[in-house]
Amino acid sequence: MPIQQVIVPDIGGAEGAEVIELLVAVGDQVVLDQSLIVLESDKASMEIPATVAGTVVELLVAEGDQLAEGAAVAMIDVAEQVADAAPTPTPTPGESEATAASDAPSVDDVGAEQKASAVKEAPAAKETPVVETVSAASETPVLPVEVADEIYAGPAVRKLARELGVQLVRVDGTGPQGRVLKEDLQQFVRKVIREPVGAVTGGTGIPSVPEIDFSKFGEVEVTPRTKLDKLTATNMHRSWLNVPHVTQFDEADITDLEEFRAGLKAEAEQRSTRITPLPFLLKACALALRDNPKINSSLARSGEDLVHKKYIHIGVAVDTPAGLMVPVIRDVDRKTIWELAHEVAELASRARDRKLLPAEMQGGCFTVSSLGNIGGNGFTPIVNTPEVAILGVSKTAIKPLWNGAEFAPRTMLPVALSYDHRVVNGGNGGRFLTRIVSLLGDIRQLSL
Ligand code: CAO
Repeated sequence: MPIQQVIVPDIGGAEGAEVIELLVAVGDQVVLDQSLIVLESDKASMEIPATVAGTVVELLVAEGDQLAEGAAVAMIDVAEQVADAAPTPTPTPGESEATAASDAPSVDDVGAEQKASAVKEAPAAKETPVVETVSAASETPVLPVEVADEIYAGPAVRKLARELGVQLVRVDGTGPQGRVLKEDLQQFVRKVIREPVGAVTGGTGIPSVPEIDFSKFGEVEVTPRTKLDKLTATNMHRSWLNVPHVTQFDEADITDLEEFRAGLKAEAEQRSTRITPLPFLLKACALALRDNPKINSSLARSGEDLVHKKYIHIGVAVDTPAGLMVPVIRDVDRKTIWELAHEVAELASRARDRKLLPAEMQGGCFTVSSLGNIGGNGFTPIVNTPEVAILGVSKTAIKPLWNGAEFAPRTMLPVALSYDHRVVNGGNGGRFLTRIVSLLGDIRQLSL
């Protein structure tokens, strides 16, 4: 009887792939395309299929062998009765996992919207191996290394993942080279099961960012991040992921405000303080918050209620050497411009000296982040959740403005309002920002 040799086909440039699993033994009958062995390179895991149907008479490889394209894998005695049978290949692990994801309910279905990002490639032609990879769309099973995001996992873990219906691509591997361990899989399943479907917060399935060795490209220095930086990162990430943001932009004509402020310099010196545009901004925000109570609210965690605050406490973002801090000024609506100027200066100074008390950074209803002294003509601030809005202030510029008869030079202040679109709609946001711009344009209104 004719005996045919099965060799390793083109495996997409993978050199020295290791045999990590033998899927058949000598004496086994195999059908066309049935997977014989699993190879794993440092880039991908792939199954090598039988190119003929028949009986395995010799296995030419063992677990741990390193194989390259053209290496002999097995000898198959082409048995007529098998060869003549309808070619209904035993599903490869790749195929069965794809079925689990698309047909049968599985653990993965909890985050169904994530499925689209993970595609398990099935063999397109007889001689091509199955490669587990992440790719939105590809006709070739073996992807170039640059676009493939491969998963490292041993056979036992792969088997368990298939049984549980979990796409390994969604599991963060903590083993060497990001290898997915059994514990990682268990942890993933526990997390998915615990997670309430449609919860107000949370969410899984966000693809992780691959770790990169930057020193490969040039000299680097690694320094530990401050606690404050890490805390800020957590807060920003939480807000960015939980809050649907919208940002609206406008410009306030603060020409008259600036003229008035210039006239206050001498008095400021007498009071041993400085007067910048910020206290006027705080006052304008307080009055606009009073007139637009929805912006002065927070969403209850259940998502069922809105908590309306009857006080107006405003946080001010302060850039310090240790990181970003947000001291809160209480009852801004009830304080004078001088009191606000004094308090901003005092809190900012204590923030920079790291002398703020925790209570002084709590209870804010709204935040003002001013980069006016630094520059830029606009930015989109991230809402300091559970607050529902934040005002970003940029640097003033003198611009020609049409006054009905001619263009006149005016001092324009760029402002950007980001808000939580679950609570604040465009109308609320637009009215609030327009009110701030109007108050800053005519500061006489601040005294009303
Ligand atoms: N356009 C032009 N000039 C401005 C301005 C603006 N929008 N805002 C302030 N200035 C001027 C001030 O008037 C002052 O100049 P004069 O003394 O000549 O009047 C100068 O810039 C310095 O102001 P300041 O920064 O010392 O004071 P402030 O009241 O404007 O701001 C504070 C105080 C604490 C908010 C600010 O120092 C700060 O830390 N800003 C950074 C906030 C931040 O990092 N935000 C990003 C958060 S998200 O990463």
